[in-house]
Amino acid sequence: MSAATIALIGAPTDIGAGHRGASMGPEALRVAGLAEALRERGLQVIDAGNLVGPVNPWQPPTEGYRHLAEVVAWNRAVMDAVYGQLRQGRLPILLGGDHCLGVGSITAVARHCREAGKKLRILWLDAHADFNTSDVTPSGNVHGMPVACLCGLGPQPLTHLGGSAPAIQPADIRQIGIRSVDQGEKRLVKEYGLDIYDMRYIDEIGMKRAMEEALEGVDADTHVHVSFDVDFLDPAIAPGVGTTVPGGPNYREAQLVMEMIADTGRVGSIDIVELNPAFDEHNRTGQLAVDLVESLFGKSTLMRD
Ligand code: 6HN
Ligand code: MN
Ligand code: MN
Ligand code: MN
Repeated sequence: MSAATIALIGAPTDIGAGHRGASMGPEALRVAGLAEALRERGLQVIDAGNLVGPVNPWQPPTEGYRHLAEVVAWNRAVMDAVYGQLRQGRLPILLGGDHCLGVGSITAVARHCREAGKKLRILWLDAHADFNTSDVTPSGNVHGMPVACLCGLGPQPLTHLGGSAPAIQPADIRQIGIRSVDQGEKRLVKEYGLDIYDMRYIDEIGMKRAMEEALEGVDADTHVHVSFDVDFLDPAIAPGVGTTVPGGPNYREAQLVMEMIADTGRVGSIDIVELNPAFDEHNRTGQLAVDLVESLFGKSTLMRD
């Protein structure tokens, strides 16, 4: 059985972010050698190039959102591109771009799963829960809202991006590495019953057990989607993001997360988002992201190879 061809899709925008620069993420991942590293692992990789969308007008929020029309345009482009690759039997890797693009990417993945009769398991690796709404957001930045939008809570053009809402159920998602949740957002994640493996929980039970729990129930009929917000990682190893939060997974913990996900053999789609070269040091965070994605495709220590 041959593995699916991987399709890299660049989405060079920071339209939903609070700092400029995530628009340079796709190129930083290419420069760090993402395609070559995956080919080195024997995988087929095509680079589908970059999507095109509106420029960032850098405006303050209106009615609780910054740049909603532009965010919707980018997400439509992402949804169409990701869905197009899935339909051709490929494994899309979205190169963000900020995390608002998770709406388009995961809306496409959810549709693909419905059509293929597969169960969906989303692993949301992030320092943040990304479950804000226009009423409770401290910033108006839509990259703080994609999980809420996917669960049907948000502006109509985003909740209904795929036609009907909600795109996913809270039960489809596991959030790992969380350590920054805003006040009103806390109430919402409780109300919606999100399954959150926050850093406190990981500190107490360890990453191995946390991941075993997060992966419980993943079987041959499951499509695993990994939404990898690079700010998931501890800023000491990953300074190249706009929204660093101390106290994240260290290098080995992050590798273990990727290795355990790889062991399921069920990864069907990936987002790599929030990499911001303007905050990075000689692309070291880009290189680390590539290293971790290699592990997601089975690069492991000598002991297991
Ligand atoms: N991200 N919770 C903050 C906000 O503005 O809503 C930060 C969100 C960060 C989002 O990193 O994808
Ligand atoms: Mn995020
Ligand atoms: Mn984040
Ligand atoms: Mn699939």
